[in-house]
Order: sequence, then C-alpha cells, then structure tokens
Amino acid sequence: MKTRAAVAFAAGKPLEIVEVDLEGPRAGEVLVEIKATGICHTDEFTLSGADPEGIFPAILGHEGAGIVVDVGAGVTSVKKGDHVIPLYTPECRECPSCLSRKTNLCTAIRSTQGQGLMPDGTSRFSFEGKPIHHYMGCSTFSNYTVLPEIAVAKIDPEAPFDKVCYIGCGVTTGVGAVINTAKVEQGATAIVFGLGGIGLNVIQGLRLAGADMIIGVDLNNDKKAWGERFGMTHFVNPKEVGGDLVPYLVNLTKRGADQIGGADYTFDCTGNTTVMRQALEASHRGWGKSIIIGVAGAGQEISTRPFQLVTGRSWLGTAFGGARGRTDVPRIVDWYMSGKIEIDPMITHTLRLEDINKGFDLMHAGESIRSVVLY
Ligand code: NAD
Ligand code: AHE
Ligand code: ZN
Repeated sequence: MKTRAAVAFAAGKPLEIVEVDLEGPRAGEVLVEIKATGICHTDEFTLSGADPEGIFPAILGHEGAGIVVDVGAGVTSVKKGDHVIPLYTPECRECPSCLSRKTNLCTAIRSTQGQGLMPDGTSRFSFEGKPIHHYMGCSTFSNYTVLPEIAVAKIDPEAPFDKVCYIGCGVTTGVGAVINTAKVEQGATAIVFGLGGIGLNVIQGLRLAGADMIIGVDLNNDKKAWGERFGMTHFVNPKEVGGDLVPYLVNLTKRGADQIGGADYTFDCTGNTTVMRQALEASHRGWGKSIIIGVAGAGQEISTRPFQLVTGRSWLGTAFGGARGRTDVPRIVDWYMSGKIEIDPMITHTLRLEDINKGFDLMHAGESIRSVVLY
C-alpha cells in the first residue's frame, strides 16, 4: 500500500512529506493506522545526527496511538479494530530479560530494531524502490506503520488518540522514572533538571508519589509556571544563582535536623552531561539516588569524583520509565481516563503532518511542551 510519511532523508535536514510504499504485515506483525503522534526530543536528537544509532533515510517518530487494521499470520493478542500504542520497548514475556523480572528492557528484537529493521531483518517501507529504515521499531511519523505484535499495547478504545499518544513515550517515561525506577516514597525531596515534555511528567509522578519538596531547575523562566501547574514547589534558574548550582541546591534541601542537605532523588531530563553530574552531586550523602533520563550524543561521557558514590549516592538510568509496555501502558491510559494523571495541558500544539517541521522549530525555541501531529 501507499502511505503518507515524513521522511528523514539525511541528518540535520527538515523532514520531507512524501508517499512511501508500505508492505503488509508478515507473520507476528500488525499493520497500524497511526491517528496521532507526539514529537519527542529524542526524535530531534536522532534527526540532528547526534545519535550513534541514527540511520538515514528513516521514518522517525515513536510516540503514537492508532488502530490495528491488519494482522499477520499467528497474531493472537490483538485483532483488527483494536486501539493500540506502539512500544519502542516491547514486552515479549519470553526473553531472558523479560523473564528476569529485573528490567523492562526486552531483548527479543533489540538488535534488528537498532538497525532500523523488522525482526526478520528487512524493512517494510520503501521510496522509489529503495528501502527506508524503521525507527525505534515504531516509525509513527507515517500514517500507517507495521509493528511486531510484541510491540503494541492494547488500550481503552474510548481513550482520545491525540492525548494518549503521549503515553507512548513522555508520560510513561517521566511518571515511570519516579514510580518504577526511583521508587519515590511519600515525604521525599526531589530535584528535576529540565522541565520539558519529560521533566513535567517526572513532576506529576512525584506529586502522585507524595513527595514533599519538588524543586524544578530550568534555564527558561517560562518553565516556572509550567512546573507549578503539575506540583513543583520551588523553581531554580541556574543562570540566576549567584555561584555554583550544586551547593545552592544542597542548601535549599536542608530540612529540620538534617543539615547535610541534598535531595533524596534527582532526575536529569536534559541529556546534558554537565547537568547529569550536577544532579548526582545534588543528591543526598548516604542515600541519594540520581536518575538519568536524558539521552546524550555520540562520544559524550559522564564523570564525577568516585567519592560521590563512595559516600552513598547512586547513579541510575531509565528507559521508558522502567515500564513493561504491554502490561503497564494500558494501566497508564486508564489513569489518564480516570483523572489520576494529566495530559491535556501539556499538549501545547497540534499540527498537520505537512507542518511537522514546525513542531521541531517550536521545540528548539522552547515554546512547546508537546507538539502532536494529527493524521
Ligand atoms: P524538551 O526539549 O521538551 O525539554 C528539555 C528541557 O531542558 C527544556 O525545558 C530546556 O529548557 C531544559 N534545559 C536544557 N538545558 C538545560 C540545562 N543546562 N539546565 C537546565 N535545564 C535545561 O525535551 P524532552 O522531550 O523533555 O526530553 C528530555 C530528554 O529526555 C531528552 O534528552 C530526550 O532525548 C530524553 N528522553 C529519554 C527517554 C528515556 O527513556 N530515557 C525518553 C524520552 C526522552
Ligand atoms: N540510540 C541512542 C540512545 C537512545 C536512547 O537511549 N533511547 C532510549 C529511549 S529515548 C525515548 O525518547 C531507550 O529506550 N534506550 C534503550 C534502548 O534499548 O535503546 C544511543 O546512544 O545509541
Ligand atoms: Zn521519546
């Protein structure tokens, strides 16, 4: 079949809207009509050329929602008409990683996914007879896409596509980092670095977990009101701190008899390796946990004095908020439907596919939280 898609033909170039060819689903695969897709900073990261796994030409996008329109042989867990969210972290429930119960990082198809291919090592997309790569196993910047059965979560058919697509990455990553990875407890102190589409969801996750002090750090003062909207209690703009940021934050988190300071939990939602170090060092001596969510470019490394770890701070990382997609994503959709979590205010812009590059411009200008493309 033919489908409209925004194709990344080369790194650093705007996406081009073209009609591509799409082969139908093979065994164990499903064809999904994407109804809406968010634009995540990771799409920008890959498009920029900073992603060591970036391959071009490719159809980016990994934060979508849509309807199953066809299934390949042997597919049993979903059927035509089901509403689904594509999963860049699948859940096969059979691989050693899934069976370990220690990680959400299913390894069943990770190697072909990283090569921009379906599990059988081929692409379903082509343009003018040449293959186009898949991206993160999802390619939601195409109106129709093919996905492995293990990479779709069946959701409430009443859930609005233009909102719950955000659960395909940003919401689950932010809320999940708090609940699944950090396991934040009531009364905790926390610092969130970077109040964008991920950081605000960390903040709403912290509110849900009952954290007492939620400090947001961002270079953009417009983010103060955004953070407060979702439960942030204090805002710090590093440019306005007269001196070093870490001692400033440590001082801010001193409470009662505890005059050591440092937050129980810190989260990097920027992808900046200097910020990652600040986040670790602003966590509490003896027990602070610092969670890296941000994705850093090829060749970048993190560093700190080992003494920071010797004295009890832990550096952790999380992908997709530690969520097991087929199990957890439908539940998060239900949380949204019952009002337990918010999504609507964070979707600041809705665009047509033809205007998708405007979504990247809005992100660069710091004007959007999430732009969503409607098909
Ligand atoms: P975004 O562009 O919406 O937000 C980034 C925010 O960080 C902005 O508000 C910006 O002003 C702020 N910022 C930038 N530099 C800063 C600095 N030095 N100090 C303080 N604030 C700073 O991006 P997003 O969609 O929220 O994504 C955030 C990061 O998370 C990206 O690196 C993205 O690739 C990554 N990500 C990771 C996962 C995962 O599973 N680990 C999932 C989704 C996104
Ligand atoms: N390909 C990059 C890393 C990109 C990355 O870390 N991706 C996250 C999801 S970001 C979603 O917006 C992830 O899930 N990582 C785990 C995985 O298996 O990819 C690189 O540096 O090579
Ligand atoms: Zn993402």
